[in-house]
Amino acid sequence: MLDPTNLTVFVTGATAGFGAAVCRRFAEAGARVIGTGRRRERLDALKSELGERCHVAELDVTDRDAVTALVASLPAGFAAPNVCIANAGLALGLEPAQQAQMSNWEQMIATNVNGLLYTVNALLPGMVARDEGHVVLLGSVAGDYPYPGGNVYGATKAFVKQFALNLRADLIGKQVRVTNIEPGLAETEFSLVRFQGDAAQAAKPYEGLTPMSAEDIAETIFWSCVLPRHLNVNRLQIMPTMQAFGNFAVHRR
Ligand code: NDP
Ligand code: 8X3
Repeated sequence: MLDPTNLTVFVTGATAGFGAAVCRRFAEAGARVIGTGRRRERLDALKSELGERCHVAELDVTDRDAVTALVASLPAGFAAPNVCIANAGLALGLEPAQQAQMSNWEQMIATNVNGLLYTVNALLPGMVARDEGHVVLLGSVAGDYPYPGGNVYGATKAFVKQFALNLRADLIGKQVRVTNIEPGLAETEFSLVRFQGDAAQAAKPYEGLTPMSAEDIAETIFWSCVLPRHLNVNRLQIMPTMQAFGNFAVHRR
């Protein structure tokens, strides 16, 4: 297994959910972590909690120039990340496509697709030049399995899945790994964001089951990153035991 103290981990969406848990998991193992996100007070709290092995920076991943500038100006000790965790993302709404708001679709594409691409584009050249790195993308089971109301969210995650696989194709011969993590139901702020702060509606997907936690996913990501360098987890799909598949929907007259 790799020594995590040799890892410098750049994380988008570190102010909540998987991103915050992943920062904690790597930091507790002795890695250096760069936690980014839009909410300053949460970044400050993360920095106070994790101490000198943690650097935090405000970042909106939909701002391409900001992503480029941040990666180019990382402080000494954090300037050469060898793990990139492109995690920032969101679902907005669960309406059928014909009732969905275009602004929600645009924001999901701006964040889950463009923001992820800006992040990888800013960090990948350094990893290739140093011939050492690992790009971890947050896909979803929604990128594989359609569900009612998943329309554009699922499509963004299908993009992430294919982008991860195509990155692997481009990186043949380089010591740069790519992993698409594809979780099912995990209880974070994801649902609260999807339902725009409606706590009662947000709680419903997790009622009566044991969902995954942010820590479960952080552990999975950590494991994939400390595997020996000759191993690459291409895709890792993970669900709660209490979640599975259903029949195809059939409309009968
Ligand atoms: P949370 O809502 O708990 O966290 C999302 C994070 O993304 C926050 O830190 C938020 O930070 C950040 N974020 C959102 N928009 C932006 C932006 N424009 N710029 C920078 N950061 C942004 O959700 P999760 O932790 O659950 O989700 C993380 C990833 O995992 C997402 O890509 C999601 O699609 C995916 N996923 C989640 C699943 C789940 O069931 N929870 C299952 C499968 C995949 P801030 O608002 O401070 O910027
Ligand atoms: C999040 C999982 O099933 O809510 O990506 O779309 S799901």
